[in-house]
Formats: sequence, structure tokens, C-alpha cells
Amino acid sequence: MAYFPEIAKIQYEGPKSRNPLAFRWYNASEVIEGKTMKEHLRFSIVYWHTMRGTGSDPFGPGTAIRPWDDGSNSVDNALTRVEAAFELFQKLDAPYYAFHDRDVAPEGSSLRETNANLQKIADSLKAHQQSTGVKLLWGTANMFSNPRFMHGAATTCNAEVFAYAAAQVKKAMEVTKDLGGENYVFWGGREGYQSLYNTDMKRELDHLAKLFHMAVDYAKEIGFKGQFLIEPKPKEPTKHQYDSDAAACINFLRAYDLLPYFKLNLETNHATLAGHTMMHEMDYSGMQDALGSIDANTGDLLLGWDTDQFPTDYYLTAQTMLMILKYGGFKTGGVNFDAKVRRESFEPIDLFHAHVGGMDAFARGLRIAAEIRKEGLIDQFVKNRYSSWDSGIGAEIESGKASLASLEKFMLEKGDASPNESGRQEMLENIFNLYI
Ligand code: XLS
Ligand code: NI
Ligand code: NI
Repeated sequence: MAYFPEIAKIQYEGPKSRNPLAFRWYNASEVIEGKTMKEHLRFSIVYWHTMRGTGSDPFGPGTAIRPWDDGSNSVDNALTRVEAAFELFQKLDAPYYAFHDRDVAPEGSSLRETNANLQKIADSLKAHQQSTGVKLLWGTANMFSNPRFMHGAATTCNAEVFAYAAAQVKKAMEVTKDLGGENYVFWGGREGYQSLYNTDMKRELDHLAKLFHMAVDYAKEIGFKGQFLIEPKPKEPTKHQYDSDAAACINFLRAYDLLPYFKLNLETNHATLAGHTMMHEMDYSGMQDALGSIDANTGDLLLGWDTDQFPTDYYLTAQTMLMILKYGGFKTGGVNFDAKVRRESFEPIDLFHAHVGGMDAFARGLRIAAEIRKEGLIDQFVKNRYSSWDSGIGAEIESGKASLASLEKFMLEKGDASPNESGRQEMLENIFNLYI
């Protein structure tokens, strides 16, 4: 345990603690609504930001100090990173982690060499998982960084690039299966377009569905039981991404007969880029039984891109956990911190402040959501608001007995409809505040 010598394992100290590296709300073994907080939240740490983020931005290079990382692309350096990563996971008491193939292992000069590099690192990841008990929430293939994917991966104009992407997915699925990954994620960073003048959209979408069907078939072939997830995002890096929001993803999955095999991995900052709230994306997916997992982060109201900040806002985490509880809790998913420290927060200890804060904000959100549900004031209000559907003409419409003619007859006799319920938004916002 040598990579973060100044950091001890983070402990729960309760809300009065002023120790910045202690949990005030996350008490892993405490039971809420019949499950421990650890089982509810299923926290996961991402390899790409936490182990590979340098703090670079379009205006300047990285700032992060990572004493264990020699900055090289060697397999040895990648092996050292694994050691540091698992020390961090353990000290944060995080039960899960997630990675892209290219975060953990360097690309070689051919696919064969690249696969061999990945296998070496996967063997080390497996040994570390076994000795620490940390598990893999999901694996994925990075099919957006390498220049070969400039036109997309599954949706590229070039058939050889599609073949490369397919091979990459195959290997990433094998590694994910071997490491016991509970999900496999597709995020289509370059699956979209910059201009429709040069794009055959129908052909590209057909190809995307082809790749997903190949993945479903291969999962059956190798016995991979994990859940497939698509991660919606409307733009960045492309101007338009095909997986733009939950509704677009679900429509795509349904149109191509993929809905039985996929759920969604929803990310807060992607929801807001799409012009939705996270609550909207979660409710929309949940009602279609497609709520799989979440990438927990937040954007900045004043910046228009995916800033991937750590979530600290109790309104956001309470709303998010309300939706998770509403749809029966995570099954294979979890709270995956797809978030990065700011460029100015360049020291290793900042990685701990960030995750402790994110975990605590979600723990607090879970507690708030459970209290809201226990008293049921908001649920009761919603139920009453729709009570005209519970009997009489409403029940007839819902049960399918009514027709345009029967409703015309009803209204001709009544003369007019008289909605007499206030939406009471302000009162409900005040009620929400009671629990914050
Ligand atoms: C980028 C995405 C990415 C996915 C995994 O915006 O959030 O990090 O989670 O490819
Ligand atoms: Ni993400
Ligand atoms: Ni993102």
C-alpha cells in the first residue's frame, strides 16, 4: 500500500465529523428500505478519469501529479497503474470499478499485439480483483480516440474500420466476461455525424444495429451473462450522436429488435446536454424497463459541454435516488462516478476528496429519497391528481371501453369539462425542501 501513503482507509464518522476525508452520510452497512447502503448504491470508480485523466484541455497540457505514473505507454507502466488503482478503490471502500480497454492497456503496432497487451493487464486486474474483492461493474471498448475511428466505429463509411471495431468489441467482451463484469457498455462517441451532406444515415444506423446483434450473438456463444447497456449522449464529440437521449435509444433498440437485450446507462451531464433533467431520463427509461445503470456526475450551468464534475448537489442526488427506488433499485447497475477532478485540483489527494464527496452526496440523496417515500406526501399528491381516472369515465377510457362516439355522448350530456385541480408546484417544491 504505497501509492497513497498519506491516506488511510476512509471511515464513516457521522454528520458531525469535520474530517474532510471521512464519510458523513455513507455508512455502508446501515440498512435503508430493507437493504444496506452498500447494496443500494453499488459505487463504482472509473479508470479513465481517475487513473488516466491528466487535466489537459484544448488550451493546455495536463497538470495532474501522479507519482506512480512514468507517463509512458509501456505495459510495465500500465501494470503499476493497476496497483495504484486497486489501492485507491480499497481505501475508498468502493465495491466496483469500470474501464475502457484502452484505459487499462496500451495499443500495440497491430491488433494482435494490442490484444496481447490487454490480456496481460486483464490477468493482473483479475488477480487484484481476487485479492481485494473489488468487482467489475462494466467493461467497454474505446472506439473513439484512435484516428482510425474519425468517421465512427460501427457507423463509419469504411467497412474495414467496422471490422476493426467488431474485433475490438469481441476482445473487450471476452475480457469483461473473464473479469466477471456485470454489464457491458456501448457509448458511441463518434457514432453520429458532423454533416448530413456526407452521411448516409439509414446505412449507418443499420450497421450500428448489426454490430449490436453480433455482440448479442457472441455473448450467447461465450456464455457472457452481463447486461448490455447503451449510454445516451446527444453531442460531443460529434455534432449529432445517434444515441442522443433515452427516447432515441429506446426507439432505435425497438426498431432493430434489440430491446430485449439492452438497457440504458444514463449519465447526468448527458441528460442536461440533451435538454432534459436526469430525473426525466430515468423516469422515461424506468417506465420502459430500460433503466440499467447510471454514470453519476454533473455539468456546469454556465458551460455548455460535458464537464463531468463530481456530484455534490443534494437535490440532484435525492431526485436520482428517488427514481432508482421507484423502479426497484439497481440490479446489475450502480452509481458509477464518470467524473473528473478539475485541472486545478492536481494532487493525488484531490481524487479522494472528489470521491468521498460524491459518495457522501449520493448517500445523503438515498437517505432523503427514503424519507420522502416513507411519508409519501408527494406520491399521495400525484395519486390524487389523477383520481378522475380511477372510476367513472376515466376508468372507462383506461380500460378501453370508451370510443370517440361514447365520449361525445357523455360530453353532450355534461356540456363542458371542468378541471378543478391545482398543480401546486410551489407547494410540492416546498415539501421536497422539508427533507433536504
Ligand atoms: C463520455 C462518456 C464515456 C462513457 C464510456 O462522455 O460518458 O465516458 O461513459 O465510454
Ligand atoms: Ni459516461
Ligand atoms: Ni460523459
